Amino acid sequence: MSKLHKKPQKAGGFASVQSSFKHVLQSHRAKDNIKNLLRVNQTDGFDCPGCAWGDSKEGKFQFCENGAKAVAWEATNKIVDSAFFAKYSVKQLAQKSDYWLEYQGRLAEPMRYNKQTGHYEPISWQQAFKLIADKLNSLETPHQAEFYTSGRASNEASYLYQLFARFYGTNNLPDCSNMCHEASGIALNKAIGVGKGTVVLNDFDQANAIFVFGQNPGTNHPRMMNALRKSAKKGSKIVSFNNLKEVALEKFASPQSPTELLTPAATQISHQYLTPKLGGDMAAIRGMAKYIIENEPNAVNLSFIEQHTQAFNDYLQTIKITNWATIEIQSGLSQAEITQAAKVFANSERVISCWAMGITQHKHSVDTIQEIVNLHLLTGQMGKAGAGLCPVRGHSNVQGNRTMGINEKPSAEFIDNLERYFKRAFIREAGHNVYQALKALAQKQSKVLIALGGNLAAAAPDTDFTYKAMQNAELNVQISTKLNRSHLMVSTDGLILPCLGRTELDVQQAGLQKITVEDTFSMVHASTGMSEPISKLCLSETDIVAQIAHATLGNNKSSLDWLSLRDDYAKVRVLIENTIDGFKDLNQKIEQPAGFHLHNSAANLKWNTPSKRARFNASQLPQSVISDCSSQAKAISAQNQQTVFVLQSLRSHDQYNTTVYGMDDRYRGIKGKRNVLFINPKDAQALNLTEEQLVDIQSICNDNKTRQVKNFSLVFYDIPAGNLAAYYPETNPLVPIESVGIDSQTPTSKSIPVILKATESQSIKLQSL
Ligand SMILES: Nc1nc2c(c(=O)[nH]1)N[C@H]1C(S)=C(S)[C@@H](COP(=O)(O)OP(=O)(O)OC[C@H]3O[C@@H](n4cnc5c(=O)[nH]c(N)nc54)[C@H](O)[C@@H]3O)O[C@H]1N2
Ligand SMILES: Nc1nc2c(c(=O)[nH]1)N[C@H]1C(S)=C(S)[C@@H](COP(=O)(O)OP(=O)(O)OC[C@H]3O[C@@H](n4cnc5c(=O)[nH]c(N)nc54)[C@H](O)[C@@H]3O)O[C@H]1N2
Ligand SMILES: [Mo]
Repeated sequence: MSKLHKKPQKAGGFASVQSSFKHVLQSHRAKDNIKNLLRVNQTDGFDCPGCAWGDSKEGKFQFCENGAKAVAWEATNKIVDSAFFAKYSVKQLAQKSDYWLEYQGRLAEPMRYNKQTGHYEPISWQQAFKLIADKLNSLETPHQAEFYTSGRASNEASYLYQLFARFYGTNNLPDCSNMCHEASGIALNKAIGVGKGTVVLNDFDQANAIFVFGQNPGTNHPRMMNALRKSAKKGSKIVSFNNLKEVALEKFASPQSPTELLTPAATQISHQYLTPKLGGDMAAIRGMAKYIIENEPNAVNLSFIEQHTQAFNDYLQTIKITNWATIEIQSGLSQAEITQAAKVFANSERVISCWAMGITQHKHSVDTIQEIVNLHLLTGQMGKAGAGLCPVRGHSNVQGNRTMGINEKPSAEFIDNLERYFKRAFIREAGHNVYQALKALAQKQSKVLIALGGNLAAAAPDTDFTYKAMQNAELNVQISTKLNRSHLMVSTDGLILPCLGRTELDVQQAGLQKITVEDTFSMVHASTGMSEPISKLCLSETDIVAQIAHATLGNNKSSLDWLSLRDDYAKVRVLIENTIDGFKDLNQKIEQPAGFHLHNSAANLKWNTPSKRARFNASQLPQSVISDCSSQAKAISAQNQQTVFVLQSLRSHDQYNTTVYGMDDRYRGIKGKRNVLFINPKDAQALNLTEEQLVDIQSICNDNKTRQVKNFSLVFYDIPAGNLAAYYPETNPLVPIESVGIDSQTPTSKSIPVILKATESQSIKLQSL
């Protein structure tokens, strides 16, 4: 058998310190950044703009390689100003890579696209606000505008943003969650009546077993590795379910431990490591439940089931009729492997289950997450210390955004609260999520796109479709820190509105402002920037939103005094206190350095479901784990014309979503390139393909569109046969717009049916810096 590509023996350790210092020192503002790094996640510092993992209460400095990269990326001295845009037209910029665009530095002044010249040109803030207001006020209905949000916006900015959209008259609030943990919110709401995880960081100290499904914390939540390492060291069992052998889940060296930092020593993390096929987790978890029900009666917590749940008999029936053969085929795991994991689950007193994108970006993600919940309800692993459910969120404040009302489907209670306080009616009918917003733009039903952060053009699926949809907008407004692909999606009119980042001082009329954020454990705390703003022409997100609202709605009786809210964010927090459950006394509570925990009903065994009970889900396993839109895939493989693979698109170690920091993926042994395709060597040999050979990848969908990406270099890797992996966003062109999760409408970024062919001319140079 061909040799597998070499990857490191352990994650973390000195290499991670070295790597982050490389980024810090190259950031053109090294001194500020070192100062910044010492303040990150401190009780009086700023919240790390990296991931949503929570902080320990001690507020001790915790080194995090990728947190350091996120901080260094924001604090650079390079700027993108009017001279830059005079030099490059939008057409010229469109030829540049995503990496190049963001590397040019921080956006430093407001700019407007000039259709005649094809360049962005300077515009005053007041003119920019007037332009947006005039356009919004000229639309036939407010539903012709889309208000996108990415998960870094603070609670204050996102609260004002949703309030503005609703005062204006629409629930069109698509957000990055729609492409991320949407399925978690839906599944958890259905099953336990609250769309959030039920554990807090301390629970990790008490758990006897931690299951990690479809998540790569070594790269994407490095501070979670400290919790896993601590747990493994005291003898708890960590069981990983991952399509790939991610090195950090095998062995991790803590940069906090002098021995592990400086010697080859490392902690073994996973007690058991299972590598299911893409989309196979639901079958695997069903198998675990089947084993427990049939062989470990003592682990079935009948009193919990009786007291707290409904639909148990339906669930038992489904378990009974699901046979092991189907479970093994769909999961790609053997009955013995699944049994071993089930025994750990059944025999551990306290169990936590974590999951992320490997679970949420599939066709049947909602059912898969409910299957995880089923297992916890079956065994009563909920509502006690050290046990429960932990969807590990992505962006640092993505959970807070949702709590603040960035939701295209607001609950009736949420709108009731707004109506009671503001003494006016708000629209209740659902607005657009990302999928619907893109379709509305494509059909020219929506005419204005406003984005509070993010990079929708690169993050959304079906790149061709998404580009055209965004270019259809008559006005594209991007509130951003750095230049990206979304700014180039302009055909008629567009604005780039440069904002302050999390690390910067935000001074308003009432003085230095703090903002608040919520982490994945529902902890809310304050964050204050510390660096001088990159440019005097950058405004805070809250300020920009307030001024758009003021320009559009005025401050007459039927509106609000938006500008006074911006002058003092404590006033925004007063609105939050009065309209969002759980935020009473917010202004006082954030004076406590570590912040406060939002109440979680399910963690207290109170179920906000219609029946007031937690609900077992008795769905059958899916017929196929890939999207319906690919019935053609079956036809192709049936005719044996070509092997149909299932591809997952994932993150490298040197990127933050669409932001590419560098071309290495150290933990997978990749250096200097991103256009790589991880393949099982046996699959490659069957197609007569060799390591490093270039291939073109074509996805399959029955809408007769060709979706293709070219020149991907093969990497022989430990990956289940029939599965492939490649980086996001390079492979986004392959995800058909219609290929979305059932109920969640999340793009199926982790199960894309594709076929491969050798690239014709092998002389094409690999993508490089
Ligand atoms: N440094 C850094 N930090 C980040 C981000 C970043 O880009 N860079 N992004 C942030 C955001 S928005 C998010 S949502 C999170 C993302 O965090 P992750 O969910 O860890 O991100 P992905 O890279 O998409 O990794 C998915 C993991 O699931 C596995 N997987 C894929 N499909 C399956 C499957 O069907 N079954 C199983 N069992 N495993 C599967 C993959 O092999 C991979 O290890 O990270 C956040 N933090
Ligand atoms: N194929 C595939 N597609 C995916 C995924 C996948 O795994 N595979 N993952 C999906 C997931 S989980 C997510 S969350 C989305 C991410 O989608 P987005 O949230 O839209 O994308 P990001 O890359 O996080 O956004 C980066 C941009 O945000 C801006 N920015 C950074 N910090 C700030 C700030 O503080 N304020 C403001 N206003 N702007 C800021 C910068 O200009 C930067 O260019 O992508 C999704 N798309
Ligand atoms: Mo995400």
